[in-house]
Amino acid sequence: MDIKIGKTKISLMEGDITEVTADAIVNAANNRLWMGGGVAGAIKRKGGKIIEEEALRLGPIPIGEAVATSAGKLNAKYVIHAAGMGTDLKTDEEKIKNATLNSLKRADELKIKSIAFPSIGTGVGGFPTDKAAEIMLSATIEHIKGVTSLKNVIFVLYGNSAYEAFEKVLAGIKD
Ligand code: AR6
Repeated sequence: MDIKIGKTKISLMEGDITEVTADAIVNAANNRLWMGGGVAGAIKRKGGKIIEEEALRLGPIPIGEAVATSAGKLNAKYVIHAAGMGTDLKTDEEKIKNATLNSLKRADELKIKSIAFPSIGTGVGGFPTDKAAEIMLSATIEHIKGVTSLKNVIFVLYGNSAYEAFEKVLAGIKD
């Protein structure tokens, strides 16, 4: 499913974010930027440990901030590490919103056209996916209503129930 806001498309897809071709892939990170399980583990396995080594040199960052590294062997130019939590691995609405907005800002600074997000905070962080969908989609819309280099913002959802949660929110926005 997708919707267009100005010149930017928001798309939803189900799958593994490390398989997606986009200028940047967002990592669901903690603020020290060590890469544990979930999305971070998959990025490290497929893209190579160099991504974590680069990230660790940039951390710690404030919770809710985001920083870019190279993407190793992935089909992307950059990995944007979005710190949705500290090392207590606890998240909330504000942290997810800021991590999303700051990832989009980094993408604009890099002047890239496409970015792929996972559902931040909903794995290790234990945050409800339907709430994360509302927060991330409304932050994205707020951002792309302004000036942006982005033509496509893709949400890559792991499993059908996560996809459906995002689809429900996006359909509500479309109406
Ligand atoms: N592609 C897309 N989505 C995925 C994938 C994948 N390959 N793997 C998992 N998900 P998580 P968080 C989904 O735990 O909650 C690590 O230790 C998953 O089902 O990756 O923000 C980091 O280093 C869930 O819905 O991120 C941090 O310390 C969503 O992605 C911490 O976990 C996010 O799950 C970040 O925790």
